[in-house]
Amino acid sequence: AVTSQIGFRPDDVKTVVVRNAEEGGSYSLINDKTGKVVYKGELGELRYDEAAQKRIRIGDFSGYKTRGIYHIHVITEAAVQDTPPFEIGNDIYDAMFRDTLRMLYEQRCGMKVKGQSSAFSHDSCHTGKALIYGTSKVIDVSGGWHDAGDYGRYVVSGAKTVADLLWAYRDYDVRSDELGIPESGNKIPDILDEARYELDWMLKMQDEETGGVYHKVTCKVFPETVGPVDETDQLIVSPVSTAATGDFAAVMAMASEIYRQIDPDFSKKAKAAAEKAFEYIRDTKDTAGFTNPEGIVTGEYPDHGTEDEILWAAVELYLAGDKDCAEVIRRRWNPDIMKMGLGWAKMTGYACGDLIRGAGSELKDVTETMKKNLLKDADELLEQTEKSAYGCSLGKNFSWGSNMTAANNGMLLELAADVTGDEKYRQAAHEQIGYLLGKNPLGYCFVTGYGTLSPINPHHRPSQLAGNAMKGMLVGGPNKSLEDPYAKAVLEGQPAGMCYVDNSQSYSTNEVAIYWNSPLIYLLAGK
Ligand code: G3I
Ligand code: 9MR
Ligand code: ZN
Repeated sequence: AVTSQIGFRPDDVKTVVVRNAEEGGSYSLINDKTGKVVYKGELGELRYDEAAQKRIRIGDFSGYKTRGIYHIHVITEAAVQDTPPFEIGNDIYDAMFRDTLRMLYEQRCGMKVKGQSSAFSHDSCHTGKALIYGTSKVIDVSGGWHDAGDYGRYVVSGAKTVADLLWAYRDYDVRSDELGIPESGNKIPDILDEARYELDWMLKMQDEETGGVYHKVTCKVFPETVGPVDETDQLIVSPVSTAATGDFAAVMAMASEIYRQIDPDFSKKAKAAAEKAFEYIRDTKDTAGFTNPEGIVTGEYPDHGTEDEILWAAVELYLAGDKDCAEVIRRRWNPDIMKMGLGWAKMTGYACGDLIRGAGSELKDVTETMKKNLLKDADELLEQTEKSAYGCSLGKNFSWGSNMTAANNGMLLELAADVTGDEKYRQAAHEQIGYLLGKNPLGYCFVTGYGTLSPINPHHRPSQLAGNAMKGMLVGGPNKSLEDPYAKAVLEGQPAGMCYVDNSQSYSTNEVAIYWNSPLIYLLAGK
């Protein structure tokens, strides 16, 4: 039997999913400390879960609201099952919110980092000048966050992460200045300090002359399993891409608004950088996406079509006061083909979400179709969530980083709830948190260091070297395409939703990434 391993707030919908219960039966909610049964319920109808290809029953104990630590005990004809313990309380997500945000701090590059334990502390890394690919020119691009289990720094994935933090700051009351990062106590909310660390790096990734933005900085190939300071090969800046330039323009424009009062100088600088980047792509026909140049074998973030990045940039600049961007918005928005996405490849959700909520009447015709498309996609996610026994919105879409997609879907559902005021979307969004934190066919709480069964061997070089997982990281999750040798060897023939393995060699299911944490940070911020 599985349920969220973190738990529920008192008024949340609370469910448990039980396998091997063909005949049905009842279950008990047990106080973990006293061993007393505090609630008894009957399991619901027999259902089939497509993702795991299993028959299950659901127990709904939403009516029980008393704070405490509990587990669920079920006796069925086939087995005696106990869920891991979980809490009912108001602050159940606080620690995880802090640690998932602090993960970004621990991924910082180019400065001394004091980790959660000494194994995750490191001296300043990747500080050498980087060579611009195909030239003999070197530039300083130090700073920013290590992307994931590797130490590459990529503009598109960084921009998605920053966007999620800025949304969390703006949409929810995220004002803590005591999360335990070096800037804590400086009177600026830590979430903005953390975003700023990446934004300052991104500014260095812009080509001063053209305004175009380099796609990434990495070494030639992925490093061996070494610590950040020990990756000492020549750093190489890959060519400018439309995707990176569009994403850059969008988040810099957002930042110029959000930091306007907090840091007026930075705000102005960000706005100017955004405008310059936007000029570079405003009328470009180069929307095919990035491919790795000859000899570079690090993350590609290829994208297929960058109209959405340009649209997003136009929207954020429009909202930051550049009214002439309206024309570009009309030109790049295509309601017939654009689906909502929240990165790293499809940024349409950010563009539409922000324009729908922020535009005046001038663009009413555009925001009407954006709203229509948003609700169409949200309804599809809602339907998939309701169809899934585990409340998972993914349907058949278990690709690399599916846990990010589940969290992104949660964000889109929250957005739909905001736009319509309809609580059914919010409930479906909430289900995505439950799915990620344990109510899934694998029974994993996919955040390291949390829950009873959580990943202990992520593909994350510092964790691999430490011999234990850094706390507070969301792993990639099930990926039916089996895209690494280890996954191929052990997951062949598994149903899509089960294609996950907690082994550090399985980078296609068990890596971690800044932009997988960030949509979860957003969802937790809202709770
Ligand atoms: O888009 C297709 C979809 O149409 C199809 O149905 C599905 C089938 O599974 O595959 C989808 O494509 C996948 C694509 O991601 C988009 O989800 C590809 O199979 C998959 O290979 C690709 O994986 C990307 C991976 O890099 C390899 O390029 C991940 O999204 C991306 O998150 C990951 O990013 C890496 C960086 O390159 C390097 N740093 C670590 C980071 C995380 O693993
Ligand atoms: O560590 C790399 C990880 O960040 C990438 O997501 C992944 C896929 O591109 O590649 C990892 O590096 C592996 C490389 O692709 C193949 N040789 C083994 C490397 C580490 O396991
Ligand atoms: Zn580094």
